[in-house]
Order: sequence, then C-alpha cells, then structure tokens
Amino acid sequence: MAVLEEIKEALMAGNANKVKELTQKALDEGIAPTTIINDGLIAAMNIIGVKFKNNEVYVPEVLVAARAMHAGMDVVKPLLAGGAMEDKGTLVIGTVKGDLHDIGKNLVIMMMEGAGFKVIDLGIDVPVEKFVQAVEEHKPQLVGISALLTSTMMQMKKTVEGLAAYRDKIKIMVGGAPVTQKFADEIGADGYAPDAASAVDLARQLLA
Ligand code: B1M
Repeated sequence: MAVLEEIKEALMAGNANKVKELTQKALDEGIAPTTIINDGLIAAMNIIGVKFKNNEVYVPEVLVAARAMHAGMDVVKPLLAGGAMEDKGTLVIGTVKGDLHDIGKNLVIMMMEGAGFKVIDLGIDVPVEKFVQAVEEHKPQLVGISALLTSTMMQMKKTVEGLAAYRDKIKIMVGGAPVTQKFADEIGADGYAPDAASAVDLARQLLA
C-alpha cells in the first residue's frame, strides 16, 4: 500500500491538493476508507504531533498539515455512513468567557480531530452555561477549557465548578499559556496539557 505512505508524506508536507488526489487514488485502488484514515491521515497527523512536541515543526506547519488532513477527510467522510470510523470519544471545547484567544485551542482541535476524536467547538468567550448546555446536548466524554490570560484563569475555575454535576460522566482537561499543572490541580481539573500534541496523549490517558 505505497499510496498510504505517499499520503503521509504529502500530509506532513502540508500539500492539501496532493493529499486529496492521493486519497482518491487509494479509494480507487480499493483501500478501505477507515484504513486510509487510520494508517494514512491520522498516522501522519500523529507524527506531526510528535514533531511539534519536540520542536521539530512549529505552529504554521501544524496548521497546513491539519488543512491537508481535512482535505483528505473530506474525500473519505461521505463513504463513512453508519459510523464506520472508530469512535475515539467526543470532546466539547472552548475558550473561557472574557478570553478571545483561539489559535492554541484551534491547534488542540486539529490534533484531536487528527487523532480521531469528534470535536464540538464552542468558540471563544464561552460562558459557563454554554459549556453546561453543550455537555447536556452532546454527552461528551471530555471537556476542554482553554485560557490565555491570567485574568481569565479564574473563569476556568468557575467553569470547572459549573460542571460539578457531570463529573462522573466527563473528564475535564485544561490548557493555555498561563495554565500550569499546579493550577489545574488546584481547580480540580482531571488533567493539564502544555501543548496540542500532549492534549491528545492526555485525552487518551483520561479515557483509558
Ligand atoms: Co493577546 N495576550 N491579548 N492577543 N496574545 C497574550 C496571551 C499575552 C501573553 C501578550 C503579552 O502581553 N505578552 C497577553 C496576556 C498577558 C497575561 O494575561 N499574562 C495578552 C494580552 C494582554 C491581550 C489583550 C488584553 C491585549 C489588549 O487588548 N490590551 C487582548 C485580550 C483580548 C481578550 O482575550 N479579551 C489580547 C488580544 C489578542 C489578539 C486578539 C490580538 C490575538 C488573539 C488572536 C486569536 O487568538 N485569534 C492575541 C495574540 C495572538 C496573542 C499572542 C501574541 C499569541 C497567542 C497565541 O496564539 N499563541 C500572546 C503572546 C504570546 O503568547 N507570545 C498574547 C500561539 C498558540 C499556539 O499558543 O495559545 O499558548 P497557545 O496554545 C498552546 C498551548 O497553550 C496549549 O496548546 C497550544 C498549542 O501548543 N493549549 C492547550 C492552549 N489551549 C489548550 C487547551 C488544552 C490543552 C492545551 O486543553 C483543553
């Protein structure tokens, strides 16, 4: 299945058109959509995640790789009727109320999607009630909270408190530049990830 290797290379190079073309070629060769996703698209995104963690690639490379992954996903997704894709879990994520930073959160989303999680993105400036509403509606296993300002870190605490009634059903992960493991422990989150690739590792650990 040389085409899967070609998909991986094109994705890591951030070549969206090539990934799209090769994904179609793989389908034409009779390779199953789930194999293309798991052994091509997600596998390449995992490698990017490791490289990102090791500072071998940076934010722009991750963004173009994620865009290339989406281009491939768009080709195979329509063929996945009936949920043929393995369900890795659902993440509801948002940047806390008062905070408009979303670049880091969006990177986390791309990595999580790249790893096969379903992600509900609540966006920025998200009040506690909107997190609660989304948990009620989407029944996720994971809730992710991002904050980039020291002044909005307390809103993260309020969000964790607001989700108290759901703690037997959800795991809460937090992150963002001013957030630390110590702070995560203090506010009672289940886990803290310093970067987007670690967020995927953390999600896997929390659901294991
Ligand atoms: Co603002 N800003 N900003 N800003 N901004 C910072 C954060 C700041 C450190 C700059 C500085 O002063 N040196 C400072 C905060 C200081 C503090 O609180 N200690 C600051 C400030 C003060 C402000 C304003 C108040 C400025 C003003 O108006 N006076 C204002 C606030 C607006 C608001 O939110 N209410 C403001 C506005 C903005 C822009 C809108 C202009 C823009 C945001 C655009 C956007 O996001 N769409 C912006 C930007 C771009 C920055 C900097 C330059 C870059 C942030 C960023 O995107 N980093 C930033 C300075 C800096 O960091 N150098 C700064 C790249 C990103 C990939 O990293 O977000 O840390 P990061 O995400 C990482 C990890 O933290 C982690 O994974 C990501 C990928 O590895 N992560 C998670 C993040 N969320 C996670 C969640 C997880 C797990 C991991 O689980 C759920």
